[in-house]
Amino acid sequence: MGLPRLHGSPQSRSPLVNFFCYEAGIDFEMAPSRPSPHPFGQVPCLTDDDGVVVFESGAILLYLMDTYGFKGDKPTKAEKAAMTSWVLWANACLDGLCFGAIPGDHRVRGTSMERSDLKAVATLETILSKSEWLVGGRFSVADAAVASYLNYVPVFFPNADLSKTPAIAAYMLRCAQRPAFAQAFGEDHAELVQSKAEEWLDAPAAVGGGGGPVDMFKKMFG
Ligand SMILES: N[C@@H](CCC(=O)N[C@@H](CS)C(=O)NCC(=O)O)C(=O)O
Repeated sequence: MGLPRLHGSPQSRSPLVNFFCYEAGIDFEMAPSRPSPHPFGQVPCLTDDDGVVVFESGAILLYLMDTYGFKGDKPTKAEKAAMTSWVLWANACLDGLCFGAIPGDHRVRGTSMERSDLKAVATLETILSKSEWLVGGRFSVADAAVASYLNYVPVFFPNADLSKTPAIAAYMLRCAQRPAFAQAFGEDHAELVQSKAEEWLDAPAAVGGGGGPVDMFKKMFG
C-alpha cells in the first residue's frame, strides 16, 4: 500500500490538509500542484490506493479522518456528526465570510470577519466563548478546517481588526500556537497570526477591556 498523495502547494489552501495530517499522525506524501487530478484542475486534491481521488479540502479532511482516524480517537456518533457539520460549514460558509469568495471563483475579495454585527460572526464568537474547541472538548478535524480558514484572514488582510470578537481571536491564537500549525503553514504564517491575535486581545476596543472577558479568555486559553 502506498501513502496518500496530496497535490498542493504552500501558496494554496492545501496546507490545511497538512495541518490535519500532522495533528492526526497520518503519513502522506506531497505531489505537484500541476497537473492535479482534481476534475477542475485545482488543489488540494488527494489520491490514495484503489483509485481514490478526493477533491474539496473538506472532503479530503473527512476522507482522511474516516480512513486513517485521529490518533486512535473514537468520536461518538454525535461527535462525528458535529465534526462533519463544521467541516462542511468551513467550506460552504466560512470561506465566503473570511475571503469574500463566491462559488466557482475563489479569489480573495475582502473579509467579513471584522463584522461582529453579522449573525454568523456573532454566533461563532458565542460558541467559542463557551468552549475551547468546536467538538467534544478536544482538538479535532473540525478545528483543523475552521481555524485554518480563520488564520488566513490576517495573512490576506493585514489591517483586519478582530478585536471585537475576542473569543475568535483567542481561538485563532491557540490554534496558531500548535506545533502542527507552524509545521503545515510555516513559522512566518504562525507568528503573524499569533502577533495579530495578541494585538486584538490587548486592544482597548476588545470587549470589557482590562480584567474583563478578554483577560478571562487569555487565562482560560492563552
Ligand atoms: N473549495 C475548494 C477551493 C479550491 C481552490 O480554490 N483552490 C485554489 C487554490 S487555494 C486553486 O486551485 N486555484 C487555481 C485554479 O482555480 O485553477 C477547496 O476548498 O478545496
